[in-house]
Amino acid sequence: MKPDLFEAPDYYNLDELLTEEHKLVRNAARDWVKREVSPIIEDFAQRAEFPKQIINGLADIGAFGPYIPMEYGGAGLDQISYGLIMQEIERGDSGVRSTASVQSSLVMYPIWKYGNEAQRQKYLPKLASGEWMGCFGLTEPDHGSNPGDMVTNFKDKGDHYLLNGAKMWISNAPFAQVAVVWAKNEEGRIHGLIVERGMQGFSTPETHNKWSLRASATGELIFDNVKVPKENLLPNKSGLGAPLGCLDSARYGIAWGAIGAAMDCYDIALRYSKERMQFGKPIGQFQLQQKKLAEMITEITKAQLLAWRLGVMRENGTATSAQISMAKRNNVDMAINIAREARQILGGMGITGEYSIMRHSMNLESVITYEGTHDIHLLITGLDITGLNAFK
Ligand code: TGC
Ligand code: FAD
Repeated sequence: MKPDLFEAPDYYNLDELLTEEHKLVRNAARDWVKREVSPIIEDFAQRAEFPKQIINGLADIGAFGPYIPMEYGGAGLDQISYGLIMQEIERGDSGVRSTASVQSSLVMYPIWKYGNEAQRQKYLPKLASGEWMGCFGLTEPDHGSNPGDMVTNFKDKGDHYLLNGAKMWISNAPFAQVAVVWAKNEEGRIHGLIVERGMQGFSTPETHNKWSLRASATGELIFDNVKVPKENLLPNKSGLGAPLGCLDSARYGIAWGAIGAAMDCYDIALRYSKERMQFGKPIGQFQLQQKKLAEMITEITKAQLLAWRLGVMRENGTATSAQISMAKRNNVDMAINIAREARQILGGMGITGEYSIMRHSMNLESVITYEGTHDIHLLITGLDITGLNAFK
């Protein structure tokens, strides 16, 4: 793979909207990605393997629980810093950002928000340091966009719960020590349970043959009469709104992360267009290539503004779920289109692992599907503006 020469585009001087702390956090993540992720990631993606050696580094840059209070081992940062960290990690690879998103927003967040103090003390510091890795089980083989119809269930057996069912497409599952699992009780109410590796009847087979997110480990969660201790139930929120509340936090991070992937594709294509000669000129001198590049930087700038404004609203507690859906949908779509156009600017070189564009392009096929598909987020916006529910 070519050396990482990334220079971040900032066409509207958005750095002026950031505090010194934001820039310090962002630059530390950016430097770490250049140093620790870029040199190895293509190789791990080609081999379809998650690079476990980066777990400690992810913890060091605050990627595990950026906004979780420091008393629980989190970085105690604000929402903009969280977004900037996700942006920089996904600039390296969406699969690595997935690992951080799941750990922070889908495992630490529900334990912090819906757990009791004993659960927070037991799990959060170990998850923040990367000593334990976590995963989040909502999707099932027959229930993806419609998780409310899930069939995974648990029964009260007096001194424990008995958990049965299966989850599919679970990021981090093959190596996670801890799984936050969503299941229905005997009354059909959805609750979160903390399931630990080693509990009898719990297995996590890996999903193979992915063309996308190859450097992220994906698997199933199988529960065959798993005895879950009663103290592992998350007590402070139940119903579908509980897992969906975690998704709000993760989707917000993805809205930033996708900008990172897009920035990397744009930066590579811009540099290549000035160096690659055809017909006696750099290809960047042709109007058709300039149109592609000009549209890319315009879309990246719009996405940056959307993410920054959403971050301000997240921080002051006014962002709605529908506003988060709009940003996730827009920014991932923006990134996937830029990856496709950028690959064309590189011609044949664009399909090789010498450059990260094709890897970003394939990764984004997962990002546009998980955490709510492109269509589902459009329907959430449709419901919000019309008051008419396409899901019912
Ligand atoms: P609906 O009746 O609309 O809502 C049920 C209850 O949930 C509340 N709610 C929310 N709460 C918090 N945040 C949100 N975003 C919320 N959206 C809805 C709602 O108020 C209601 O509460 P209550 O108290 O009235 O009961 O639910 P529905 O069954 O009609 O479904 C709505 C729909 C389709 C929007 C929703 O289910 C959905 O978002 N589907 C997409 C599924 C999804 O995103 N799955 C993601 C799985 S995790 C994943 O992909 C991780 S990838 C990890 C990585 O980064 O690698
Ligand atoms: P389906 O729900 O079957 O949808 C298929 C198609 O139908 C889509 O185009 C969808 O938009 C469309 N559709 C569905 N309903 C409607 C409707 N009402 N109107 C119009 N169109 C509709 N899940 C987890 O719980 N944890 C994880 O860690 C996790 N990680 C993942 C990692 C990867 C790599 C992938 C690919 C997925 C992951 N997922 C995870 C699952 C992901 O959230 C689901 O794939 C996603 O929510 C879509 O569900 P589905 O694949 O079952 O598609």
